Amino acid sequence: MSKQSISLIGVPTDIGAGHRGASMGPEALRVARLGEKLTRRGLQVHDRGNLVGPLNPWQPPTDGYRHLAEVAAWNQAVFTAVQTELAAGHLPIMLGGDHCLAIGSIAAVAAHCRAQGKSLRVLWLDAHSDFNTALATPSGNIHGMPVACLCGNGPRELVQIGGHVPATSPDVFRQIGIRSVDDIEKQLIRDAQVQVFDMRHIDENGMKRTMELALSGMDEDTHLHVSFDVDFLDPTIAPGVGTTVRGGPNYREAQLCMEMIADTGRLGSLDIVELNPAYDKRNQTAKLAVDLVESLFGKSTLIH
Ligand code: B3U
Ligand code: MN
Ligand code: MN
Repeated sequence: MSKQSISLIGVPTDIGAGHRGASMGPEALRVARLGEKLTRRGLQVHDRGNLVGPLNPWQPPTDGYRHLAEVAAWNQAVFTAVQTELAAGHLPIMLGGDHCLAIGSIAAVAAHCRAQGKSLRVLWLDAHSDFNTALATPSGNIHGMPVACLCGNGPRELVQIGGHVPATSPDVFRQIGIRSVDDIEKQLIRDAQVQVFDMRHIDENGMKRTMELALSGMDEDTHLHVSFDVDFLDPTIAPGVGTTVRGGPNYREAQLCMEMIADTGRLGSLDIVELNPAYDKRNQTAKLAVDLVESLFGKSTLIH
């Protein structure tokens, strides 16, 4: 079999976030040797460099959204880049950047799945549900809204990225590690029946059982997309994010999560988002993210 081909797409912006600094994420991941580590795993790695887009004007929200036009421009660029890589048979890794960029990447993955007759499963590893709307958001920050936008609940500029409205539906998502959801957002999640495996679920059932459930029902025609918000991890091991929420998965739990995803053999695309070097210590969070991504690509699989 030929080597699996991976494409790194840097998206250096914090346009959807409430803190500045996620724009430095792609470079921090490169400094932590993401490309070299994947190459060493036997993968063929192409670093496509960084996308370009508008600067962050750092304005307050208007009509419930901060920087809507700029968020749309960045996501359009992400959509095109991810679509190009998927069409060429490469596995895209989107190096964020904040989590608003998942609108573009997952819209592209969903379009690819439609074209190929594949079903889509999205694992949303995050402390947050990111299911806010203009009415529900406490901040106006669009990184709290990508899942809602992808399900058709959001502004026209974002909902129609990729051309198919809605881009996808709530039933494709499995959210893992959730521990910070706003009040109205909770009701929206319940109404949409998004499957959420929150920290209480992990505490009560363990990561193993949680991942068995989150990964169940896939088959050989399933494209698995992982949207890895680094604030998924407990802040004691991953301080380099804008919005830390205590009580996240520890190192072993996070490793097991990645290993069980690797074991499926279905990983087709990945986002690494919300890494914020301005809050990090000696790039430790970037190094941890790289370590976990190596496991996602099978590093710790010894006997199979
Ligand atoms: N739910 C809050 C906070 C938040 C969401 N995602 C992040 N923070 N990283 C909001 O502003 O929507
Ligand atoms: Mn997020
Ligand atoms: Mn988050």
